[in-house]
Amino acid sequence: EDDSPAGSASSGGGKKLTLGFSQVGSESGWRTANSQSVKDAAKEAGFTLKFSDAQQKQENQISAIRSYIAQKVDVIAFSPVVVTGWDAVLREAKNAKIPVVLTDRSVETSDESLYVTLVGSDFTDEGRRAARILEKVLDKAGHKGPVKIAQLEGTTGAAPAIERGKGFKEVMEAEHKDDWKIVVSQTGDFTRAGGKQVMAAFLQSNPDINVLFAHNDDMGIGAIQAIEAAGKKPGKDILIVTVDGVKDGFVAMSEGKINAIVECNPLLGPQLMEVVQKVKDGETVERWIKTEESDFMQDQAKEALPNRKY
Ligand code: GYE
Repeated sequence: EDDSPAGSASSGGGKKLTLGFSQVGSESGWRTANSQSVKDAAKEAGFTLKFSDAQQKQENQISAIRSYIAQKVDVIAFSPVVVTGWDAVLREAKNAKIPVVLTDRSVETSDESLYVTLVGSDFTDEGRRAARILEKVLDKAGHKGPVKIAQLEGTTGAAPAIERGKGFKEVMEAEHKDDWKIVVSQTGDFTRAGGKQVMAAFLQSNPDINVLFAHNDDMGIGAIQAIEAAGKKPGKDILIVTVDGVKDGFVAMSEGKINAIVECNPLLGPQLMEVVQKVKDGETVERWIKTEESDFMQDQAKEALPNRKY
């Protein structure tokens, strides 16, 4: 796909910069907003964008990256669906002298020279923030007694799933060892359908769950449907904390069904294009360009909703 305006040129010469971008998929509202942001920002920057959607499959991302190498794009950017298994294809890019910029999600590699930088959020901190905001939610609800948590994890092996889980557990183990317990935890693959299905199973096996921590809004929204179908009140019988802050999440929160949201900003396009241009020009960039985010409680939902940009 090439949707940059004809005749516009990138800085420093007549030739337009070509960016190959391999997207994870279209699993969530976050992802939809992220893809749009990347397309808009590439157009704005006057880049030629080659964009592909991997439908949450690593092998599709690997073949997209290989095709960008074959097409000799100037820079490759991608959001890796899982953290492991990238070294071989990244080495091919390196041998072809095409710089790689990671966006949104990170990879695990022993060779740090295989990518230039990561533009994205601190997911471990998002997990910690989720635990912190749950403290407030429990307080506000006047909750007494054991906290029995169900966790809906993101895609297995994906950086946000691993790290959000880790950050949450860190706070839990340090400060709530006696009163909080994760009684069930399973992946819902960051989708609504996954969240609904897995939550329904959780409610069957563990009807005493009183808190849900969902790694994204979409799974939380799917879970709300399962909770209601089981005759319980989301936001009351089961207190819910999610991550992302997409519009539908804010709608559910303004209806009282989600208690708090930890924001994860998908509008990474402008920052990404800036970095891509610098990398192309041979400038040095920071190893991790972090996104700034906030947290929201239910009483802020109605007021914040009209200003949400995604
Ligand atoms: O939270 C989720 C999406 O990688 C930060 O992926 C992203 C996550 C986001 O599917 O909704």
